[in-house]
Amino acid sequence: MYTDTAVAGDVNGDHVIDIYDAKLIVNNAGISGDRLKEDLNKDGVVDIIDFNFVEKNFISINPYFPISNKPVEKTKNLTLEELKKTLIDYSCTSELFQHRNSLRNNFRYVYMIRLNI
Ligand SMILES: [Ca+2]
Ligand SMILES: [Ca+2]
Repeated sequence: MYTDTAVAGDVNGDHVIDIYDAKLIVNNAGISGDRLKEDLNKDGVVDIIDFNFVEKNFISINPYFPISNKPVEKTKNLTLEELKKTLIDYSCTSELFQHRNSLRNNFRYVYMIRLNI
């Protein structure tokens, strides 16, 4: 399989897989589309699966660009664990939100039927 970089997970294309790639995925979590650079497994949505690629290859350097940037493991306020927790929290919240929305729509539907009687 051809990839732009030797290992999957380099979202921003700087030849290293580090905290900034993880951050991009978390910032764009839940977005869907055809050509998202954050969508590493190309299933059309940015989610925890894409994050797992970054986690798996975290702190890797593209061997074809060995003298490129140094991967950054964490920033002053961010670690990979914290980002992952944010992403998981987000996923739970959005599922709950969707569930609540579908309940509300069902309720509205029932209500409208009642008005018609
Ligand atoms: Ca990168
Ligand atoms: Ca994906």
